[in-house]
Amino acid sequence: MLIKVRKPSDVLSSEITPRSVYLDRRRFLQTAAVAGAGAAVGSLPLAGLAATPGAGAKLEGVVKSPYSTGEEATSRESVTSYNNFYEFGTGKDDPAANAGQMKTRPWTVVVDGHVAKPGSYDIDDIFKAHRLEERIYRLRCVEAWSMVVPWVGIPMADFLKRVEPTGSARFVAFQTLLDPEQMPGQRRAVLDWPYVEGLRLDEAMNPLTLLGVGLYGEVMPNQNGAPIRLVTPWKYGFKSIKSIVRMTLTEEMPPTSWNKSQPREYGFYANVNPEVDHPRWSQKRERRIGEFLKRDTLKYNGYGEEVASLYADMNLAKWF
Ligand SMILES: Nc1nc2c(c(=O)[nH]1)N[C@H]1C(S)=C(S)[C@@H](COP(=O)(O)O)O[C@H]1N2
Ligand SMILES: [Mo]
Repeated sequence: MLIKVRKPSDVLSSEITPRSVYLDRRRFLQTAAVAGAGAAVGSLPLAGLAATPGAGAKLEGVVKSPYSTGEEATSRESVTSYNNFYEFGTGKDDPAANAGQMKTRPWTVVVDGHVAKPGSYDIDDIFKAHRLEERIYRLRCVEAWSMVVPWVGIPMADFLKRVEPTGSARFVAFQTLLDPEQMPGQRRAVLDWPYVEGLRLDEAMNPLTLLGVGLYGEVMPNQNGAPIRLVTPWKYGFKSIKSIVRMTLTEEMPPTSWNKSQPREYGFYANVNPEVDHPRWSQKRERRIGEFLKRDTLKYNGYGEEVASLYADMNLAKWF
């Protein structure tokens, strides 16, 4: 689809009000921001201009969320250079060094399984159809470090309502891009590629669950999972699958990468829980990146008020 790019002077002030217009303008501003950021407009593919907001382009029309923590965000430098993204290597600095070449346009997310509206959803149509929120969340990695990340994202429930899960849908299975050409880490069998994850449908519908598309008010850098990744702040970081190309609504609990790899160490639920140790280390404390002293880890990473009811009758030592 070719989007006609309008000049700023074409945007009339009388155009305000309807949501469609507002969203359209946001998209236009995004495009303008990319051009302004020095994108090589002449060399872009014909239909690619509006469809290629690069990492670092400012996202317009982002609204603040009451779900944000008041804690100070971790530095942009740390959030974008200390990463886990094994498709680009197992070192923390590998993703920032190697992910830059991944092509994030065109990009489609296939939605299938038990949904009334299956299909291939274009990433820019997803951007256009949904409200973008800034959500400053704590992220607790299973390796006992944590960060505070100012995400920009789409509430997962909004996206699910649009594709309409049917009555038999009980889980959402997620899949990352499989492309060893672009993802050098996939040439080694560190994990069984592609990376897969899953949520129970009620977890996916929880208001905290976000489809992350940006950081620090800007388009998501590739190393953080561009163009779209999951964010579930009450679960260990590995649930937050990056660079999603498929979401399948299933009846059965789907397989997940780390559980397949080390079932004794990583369960399906992966809720942050200081009372249940990892078999090889304690989960009671964590090091906030940028801080010296360790701090106590909070159950559900401090989000118990929002999510504890999801697990009310479960034995959390068994369902870790
Ligand atoms: N596809 C994919 N998604 C992934 C990973 C990965 O290796 N591959 N690592 C996970 C882990 S272990 C963590 S802690 C978070 C890290 O997200 P961040 O780099 O944006 O902080 O991404 C998660 N999502
Ligand atoms: Mo992690």
